[in-house]
Amino acid sequence: MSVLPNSLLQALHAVLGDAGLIRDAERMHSYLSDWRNAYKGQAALVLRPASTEEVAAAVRLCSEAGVALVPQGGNTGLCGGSIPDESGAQVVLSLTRMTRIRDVDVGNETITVEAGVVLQRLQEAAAEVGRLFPLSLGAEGSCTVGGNLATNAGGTAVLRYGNMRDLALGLEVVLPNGRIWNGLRGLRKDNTGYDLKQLFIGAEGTLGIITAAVLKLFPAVRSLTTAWVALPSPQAAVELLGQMRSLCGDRLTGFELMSRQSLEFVLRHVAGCNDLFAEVHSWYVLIELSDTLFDAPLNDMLERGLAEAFEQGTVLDAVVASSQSQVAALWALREGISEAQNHEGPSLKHDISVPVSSIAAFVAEADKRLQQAFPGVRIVAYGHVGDGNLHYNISKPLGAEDAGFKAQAQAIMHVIFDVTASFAGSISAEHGLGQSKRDAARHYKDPLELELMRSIKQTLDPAGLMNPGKLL
Ligand code: FAD
Ligand code: 2HG
Ligand code: ZN
Repeated sequence: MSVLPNSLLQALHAVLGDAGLIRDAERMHSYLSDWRNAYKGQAALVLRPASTEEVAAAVRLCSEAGVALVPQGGNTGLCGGSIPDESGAQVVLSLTRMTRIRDVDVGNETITVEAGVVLQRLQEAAAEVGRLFPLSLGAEGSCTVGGNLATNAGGTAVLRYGNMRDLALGLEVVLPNGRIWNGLRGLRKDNTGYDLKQLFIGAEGTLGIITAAVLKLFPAVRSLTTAWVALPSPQAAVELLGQMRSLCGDRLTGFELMSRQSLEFVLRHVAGCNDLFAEVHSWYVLIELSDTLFDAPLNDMLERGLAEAFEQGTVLDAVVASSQSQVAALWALREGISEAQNHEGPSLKHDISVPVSSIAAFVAEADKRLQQAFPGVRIVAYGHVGDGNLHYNISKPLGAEDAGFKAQAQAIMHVIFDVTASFAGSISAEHGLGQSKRDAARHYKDPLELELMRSIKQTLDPAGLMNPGKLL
């Protein structure tokens, strides 16, 4: 039984039709928990509008009835932002039927897409016109452009191309009162006041519903080289990053760090993954160079950089992929970590950032403080070292009970965030605050910034009906 008034249900049905409304508990199920089953909620209804006008009408009806909405894309978020609360009174608004590519303007190097377009489809559409859409992340087969924008997604190519904030030129947004803001401008320069689109990017659905976006395209990549490198320490990784950057400039498009613990999880749980070196090493990086030229001498550059680093002791061993399938095998070692960690019991996920120059000191201090306070926890540290962004994830000690470990989650998180704060870092560099880090943000974020954020929320969503309980 829905808790919504019949009049609202009828009005929503009149606008969205059978295809736009899910009321059946079994069909609603997949919209009510995340892929890890870490967050579970209830909803009165799931709405699936197929156009901006339908989104606007649905939002207006819910707003008039005082019903809270939870925007949802591919539901791959990692901090519970797309999951409703347990009251059963909220309505999930899924954008997954809005999958049109509205326009490709090759002359302007832009593509205009609807919010429900899956990231991989967007990458393919760019490739079809000989261009690159560079956002790349493990969930790209299911996450949507709307979710990417709402979380300001990062991924493995931020080093070269920036995150979603850098890739968006214009947005279309349905505001909490149901009005449509058409900000679908494809301009690279526009100095006519506040850059309003940036308010909605990274807002995690708390200020309105993104329905479409104009995104930047880049020249297609025609040469690529990828290497898997063993290193003695995170400090060596930071040094190698600096060396490779000075040598290769913007050709350095990927630089991902992984601890031995992360690799061991992948080797244990992900089919087809193998260790590439006979010896066990403490740390690894995956390096990728790319170029728009055919036959660019990337291998020479890479080998030169690695040889210099080998002399200096920053690199211990390396293997360079010599075929497309080897490139995929190297990325599988990196991208497999999220899945592999799921097999080791509940995982505590952190996506902190610190200045790149502080990465090594951060890891040393956080490792020390955690092992003192929670002996035996398994630290699964990896991530986008070139962005200063580490997934400093934690798995329970071997043999420990799930419940006991989960009970320590907040205390563990606070140790990690205290160390992050001591390096002037951020408690979330990628995944957002959602439910999991909302309360921590109140503690770690500047009070004036929080005050300004609340006043923006109050202005745009005075009734607090857009994704309540998330972010703020
Ligand atoms: P959802 O999970 O559905 O929603 C995420 C948030 O956005 C929620 O708060 C939701 O309310 C809001 N939202 C969704 N759509 C809209 C909309 N149209 N308008 C307004 N608000 C909306 N993230 C990274 O940044 N980098 C990574 O490298 C990365 N790797 C990942 C790897 C794996 C294996 C997985 C499972 C996740 C990974 N993620 C990563 C996290 C996640 O994929 C991204 O946050 C992604 O951008 C979320 O997109 P989504 O469509 O699934 O959004
Ligand atoms: C990644 O970089 C993602 O692989 C996911 O951001 C991180 O699962 C995670 O904790
Ligand atoms: Zn990441």
